[in-house]
Amino acid sequence: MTTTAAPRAAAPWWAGALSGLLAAASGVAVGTAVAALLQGVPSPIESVGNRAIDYAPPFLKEFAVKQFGTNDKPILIGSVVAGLAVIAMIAGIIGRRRPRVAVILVGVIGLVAVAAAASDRTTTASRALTLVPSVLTLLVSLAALVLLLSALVPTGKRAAEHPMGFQRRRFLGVAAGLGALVVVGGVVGQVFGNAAAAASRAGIKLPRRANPAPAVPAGAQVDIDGVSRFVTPNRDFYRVDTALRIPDVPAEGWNLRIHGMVDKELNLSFRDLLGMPLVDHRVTLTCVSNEVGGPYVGNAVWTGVLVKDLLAMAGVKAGADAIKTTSADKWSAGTPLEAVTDDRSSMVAIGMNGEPLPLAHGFPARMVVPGLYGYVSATKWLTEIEVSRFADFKAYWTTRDYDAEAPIKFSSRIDVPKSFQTFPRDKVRVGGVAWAQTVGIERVEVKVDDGDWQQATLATQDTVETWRQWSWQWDDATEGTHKLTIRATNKNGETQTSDRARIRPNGTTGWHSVQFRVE
Ligand SMILES: Nc1nc2c(c(=O)[nH]1)N[C@H]1C(S)=C(S)[C@@H](COP(=O)(O)O)O[C@H]1N2
Ligand SMILES: [Mo]
Repeated sequence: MTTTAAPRAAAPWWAGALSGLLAAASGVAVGTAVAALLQGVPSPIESVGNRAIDYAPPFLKEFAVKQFGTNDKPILIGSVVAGLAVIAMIAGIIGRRRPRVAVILVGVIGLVAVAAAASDRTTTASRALTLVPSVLTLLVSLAALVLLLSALVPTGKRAAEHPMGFQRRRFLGVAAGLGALVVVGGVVGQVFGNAAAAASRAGIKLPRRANPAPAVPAGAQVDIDGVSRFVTPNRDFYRVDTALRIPDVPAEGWNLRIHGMVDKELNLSFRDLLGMPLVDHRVTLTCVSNEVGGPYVGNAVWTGVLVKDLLAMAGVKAGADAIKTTSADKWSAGTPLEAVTDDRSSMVAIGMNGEPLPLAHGFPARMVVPGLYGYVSATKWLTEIEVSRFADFKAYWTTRDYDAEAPIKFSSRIDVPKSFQTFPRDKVRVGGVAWAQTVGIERVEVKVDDGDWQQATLATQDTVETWRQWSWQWDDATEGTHKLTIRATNKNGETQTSDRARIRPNGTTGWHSVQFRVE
């Protein structure tokens, strides 16, 4: 029955592994390039990562933020890519003897990507368009695999011509061609991702404000090297969100829908917002994931339209107690109605430190609500405000074991000394920041080792919506290694507790301390 006389030797394992890897990489490269060209469509790798983020149990998210900080995204993408590479190589190695099994394996991975795209909440394009990259990934991977395997394991007429099986020259030729495809796809993906939003942002200038932000009061900034800038520059401002790729939302075509328990639904364009009374306010944002002493707090001048002005236009119906805000990538937050209608400067912001919002911070528009953690208020890439009742909805993090209401816990941080910084004995000057948004900081105290609490010098207060800096000088410093501890008291007379609370369900507590040396 057999047509070949000699038994065929299997191709070397490296050729099998390379086949699997190149097949997957070709598919991913084509999918990524096409996704970059289709505005608002996530790439297949991003879709898989997005689903992983949404399914991840809260403890894993805490672990990732703690271990990797803002590198959690590249690490997630890296894990997806590494996992894919390993499976693809195994498929290729198996494929040297059992090509059909390899094709099925690669097909299944491709289908996982298609399923992830089919349910990816972050897309801002139509579902059909969102499926295009992953379907292409599936088809291209399979085609590339079949092509490569046919050089590894000749069948039919070729089998007779290549009794030894592996066609090295043909294989290397196909591999080189696919390698080039991967490079081109990668470059296109890099160059065209988020191009629409970037171009849109470049064309926008914030209009003049009737009431521009007053200057930062003299003395708000402590003059010690290493203490935070009072106003955090945009490039240094912390970034926390679930977006693996920043949503690509050009201002043209953007629409803010205000609906739910309102008398009149509103649909506002970016131009409509620009035409409304714009205000400037400095507000210090804080993330619930900030560990004691951590970096997820930043202070900026925000420019925007007050939420209460927008709600007054729409007319809020009796019985409402919350707004649910939703982003272009279908993330959501629930905020007490009171927090956006009382006298604090809650706004739909379109500017940050005098520029249109940076893409990573929510271009073209986001929520800013003084006094509440970001996860219950600070929706970036904002598209919807629904007036509602807390009893009637859940938001992204409240379906994941976080509290529905989460005012920022007042806290304080030592910026100087950094861990194990060394000072000369006659120059031990330390400082940092403390925040109690909407209430204000009354007092900051420090202690060295187990000594008495001593009053730090408070810098000038800007507003109660911003953080406040502090400094302290140790006049009779002694040589050796010491520990500096800090605690703040707010204007309600409450002092920070030393009890350590975890991030979940509503933010950390505890005192920040740092070791340092005096010589
Ligand atoms: N669309 C969207 N908006 C979001 C988030 C998100 O994951 N997606 N994260 C929130 C959280 S948890 C915080 S702390 C703030 C952080 O804002 P920043 O990145 O501008 O500092 O954004 C909020 N807005
Ligand atoms: Mo956050």
